[in-house]
Amino acid sequence: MSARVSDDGVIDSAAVQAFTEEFGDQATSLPPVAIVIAAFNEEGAIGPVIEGLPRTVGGLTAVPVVVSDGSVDATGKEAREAGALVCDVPVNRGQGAALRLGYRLAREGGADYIVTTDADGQYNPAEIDSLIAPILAGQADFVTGSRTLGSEETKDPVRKLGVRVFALTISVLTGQRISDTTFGLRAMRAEVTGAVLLEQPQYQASELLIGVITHGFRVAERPATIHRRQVGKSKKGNNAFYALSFARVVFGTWWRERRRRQRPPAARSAGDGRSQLAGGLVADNPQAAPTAIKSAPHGQ
Ligand SMILES: Nc1nc2c(ncn2[C@@H]2O[C@H](COP(=O)(O)OP(=O)(O)OP(=O)(O)O)[C@@H](O)[C@H]2O)c(=O)[nH]1
Ligand SMILES: [Mg+2]
Repeated sequence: MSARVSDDGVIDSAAVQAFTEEFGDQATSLPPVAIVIAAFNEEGAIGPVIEGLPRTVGGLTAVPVVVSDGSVDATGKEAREAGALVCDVPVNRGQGAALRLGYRLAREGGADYIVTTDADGQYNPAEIDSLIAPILAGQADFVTGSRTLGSEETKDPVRKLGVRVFALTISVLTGQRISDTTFGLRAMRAEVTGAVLLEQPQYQASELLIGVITHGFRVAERPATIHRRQVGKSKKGNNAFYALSFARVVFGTWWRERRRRQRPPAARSAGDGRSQLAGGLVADNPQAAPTAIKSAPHGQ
């Protein structure tokens, strides 16, 4: 995490420009679904993950968009060879910063829906259809997979307890019943990612989830599977570090969102980087405002 926050806009803009120059129309006319993957030193894992992704999701054409930041192995090359659009960021900033950039590429490239998965092969791509179904049916804006409702391979009791404790914590804090707050396989309307403030460079899952809930989006869960990592190792540190970092983001985001909602509406819409999105949504994310890349919405 060597980049300072103030550098983020410059780094993102340069990465968007390089991505657009490399992929041209492919980047500026994305199909309706972008499958966004943050990848850091995932050589050996990313290729099979990309190859295993469905070409259509819920009947809509899908394309993988990989954001690799500061990888020193063949992650980018392997992902390109497997057919992904790859955005290379020269400096490592973390999964949260990479996903935020991936969401921006998806929105500005004209995707209507975003699916996320990880580069480490822990998720089952066959389950993407069931996650996007409630969104295409107009019943939800954001759907996360849940290992608690589905299944998990790990025998690690600390991990299992952590998943349940954080689920309970976020359920109590937000009033929205959630059984798994860190599941990386998710589906959402692309606009959702522009409406929520995303500041966390690495432990991003709860910031997105709490933001989505507190902005009043309709959230649903579907049973899903998480496997053990077969290649490479976790980028998140040991259990204690992961839990502490995650807890900091949970309470920090909850407090930030609580204060945001207590501000009078006029103060909320003036001078704090928010902007109006299509469909009347208000964006907390300053990057959501102008669409630098493109383009016409897809019918659906
Ligand atoms: N671009 C980018 N991706 C990252 C970074 N850190 C992690 N990732 C990716 O984020 C995904 C999840 O990272 P993991 O290290 O598997 O973390 P996790 O799945 O939350 O936790 P584990 O259960 O320990 O595997 C993988 O695709 C990683 O390659 C990073 O600094 N930059
Ligand atoms: Mg993982």
